[in-house]
Amino acid sequence: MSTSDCLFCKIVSGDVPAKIVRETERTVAFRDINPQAPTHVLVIPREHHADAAALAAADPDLLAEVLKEAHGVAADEGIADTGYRLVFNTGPQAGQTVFHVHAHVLGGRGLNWPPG
Ligand code: IU
Repeated sequence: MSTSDCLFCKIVSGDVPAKIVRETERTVAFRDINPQAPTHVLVIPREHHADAAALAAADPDLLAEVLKEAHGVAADEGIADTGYRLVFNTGPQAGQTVFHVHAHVLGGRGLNWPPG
């Protein structure tokens, strides 16, 4: 998918609104539009990469920054101590629907394991 077709690239550019909770020069964190837990935030790189595997191959430092920001979101949300889950759905069978890599930060309630 080209970046002009990418919803999350449009959130980065400001063409699509989002509730942004945290930003760095290279990342943006915003609330999921369909939250599955009291805290459900997505952390993305500003640059377009399709999924976590593509980002790991292209720019591992940027993937590390996405993870660092995800932990920062958990701290901001007050769930760093109780626990939270980070998820990268990778590929259609895992349920990935938006092909711009994103870390889900989920918490604020007990989370079941294994996931569905
Ligand atoms: P997934 O891992 O690709 O399935 O996650 C995509 C997420 O993006 C999903 O949780 C959606 O609710 C979320 N989302 C959003 O926050 N804003 C949107 O406009 C759209 C999807 I489309």
